[in-house]
Amino acid sequence: MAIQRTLSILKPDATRRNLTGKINAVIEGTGLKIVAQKRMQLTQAQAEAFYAVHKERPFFGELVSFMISGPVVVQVLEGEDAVQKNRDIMGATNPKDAAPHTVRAQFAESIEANSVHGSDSAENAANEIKFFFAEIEINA
Ligand code: RTP
Ligand code: MG
Repeated sequence: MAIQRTLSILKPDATRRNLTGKINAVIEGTGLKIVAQKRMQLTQAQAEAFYAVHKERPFFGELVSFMISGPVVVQVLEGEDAVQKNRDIMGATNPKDAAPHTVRAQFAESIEANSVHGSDSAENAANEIKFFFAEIEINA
């Protein structure tokens, strides 16, 4: 499997509880490298645009409100099979269904406040990385 990049977001429940270092330790423990990272307060328009694929889902409004309820840390992860590797360490969307040792099993508060986002395909990863980062900000 080739070297890939994926977009990760540490969500407002994680920044609020001061968990960014602990989550980054899990990410780095898998061998993935954090090659770009910034802490941001998303605007409503940015959160709506980022999650546009979910705009017809019943939870869209709550998801957007949650994602702007505090700062997030957006990051680019790089490594072998990065998209799937990050999805594996995140765990299931609902922390009740997440395997032990995953980020969501250890840290998530609920199905919504589930601590992390990760791109779900290589194609979405490329688009999501472009949404937040210029190439000059990504440094392996
Ligand atoms: P993500 O996109 O954040 O990496 O999470 P995911 O693929 O595991 O889950 P997805 O189905 O894409 O949902 C996006 C985010 O919406 C919130 N959600 N709330 N209240 C609900 O039933 C519900 N379902 C999903 C979660 O924050 C989820 O991560
Ligand atoms: Mg998703």
